Amino acid sequence: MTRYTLHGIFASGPTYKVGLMLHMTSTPFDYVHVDLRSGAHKADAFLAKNRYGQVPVLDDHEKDICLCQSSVILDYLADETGRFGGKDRAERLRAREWQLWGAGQLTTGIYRTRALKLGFFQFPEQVAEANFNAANGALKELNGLLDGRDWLVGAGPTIADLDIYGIAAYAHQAEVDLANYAHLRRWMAKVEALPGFKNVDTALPKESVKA
Ligand SMILES: N[C@@H](CCC(=O)N[C@@H](CS)C(=O)NCC(=O)O)C(=O)O
Repeated sequence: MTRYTLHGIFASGPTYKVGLMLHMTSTPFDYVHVDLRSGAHKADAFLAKNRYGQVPVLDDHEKDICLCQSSVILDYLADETGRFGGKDRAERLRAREWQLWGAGQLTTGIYRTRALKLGFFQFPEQVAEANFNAANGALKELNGLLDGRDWLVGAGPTIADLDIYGIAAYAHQAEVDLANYAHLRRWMAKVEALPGFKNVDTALPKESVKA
């Protein structure tokens, strides 16, 4: 039996982050497509896995643990795979700091603007503008913070890079122009050059798949 099952949907940014981590750590996983349109994520069987009724969910059948929240799943997989966890506790805490910044500052503007552009959601004009400004502002801040740095934490890639990349990668679909954000583009290219990297279109299957 495959140790891990990832439950998600290919269009989901948080599911992408987990798929990226699994691919980049060469971890085999079964994949269960959760059909958000039919409300599969609000069915009792799914709510038993994730009380918030959201994807992604990762089942670890070996340790009999079921996790939700993409950043927590990355943190868990760093321990289980021994990869991307930073060299010591200080680096892990710095990585957690970035993950919380991503969840708090970066995610909402990018995901909502992307959802608007792709026609998933509708927003009144002022809200759409506020979402776009939030996305652009956070990306600008990230660009500044990457000045002179190869990676977000320490001397090598960590879950901070995979997590934040997994959000920033949707800037394109959100139609945020990164032309002026050279440090951000350089760092994204470094993540994309890592072994096992898959982009937002190729990391997740469109339907359920056994490893
Ligand atoms: N903080 C969560 C966010 C998860 C999330 O927003 N999932 C979306 C899909 S991208 C979802 O399941 N939406 C359905 C809903 O909220 O009802 C994470 O990082 O895992």
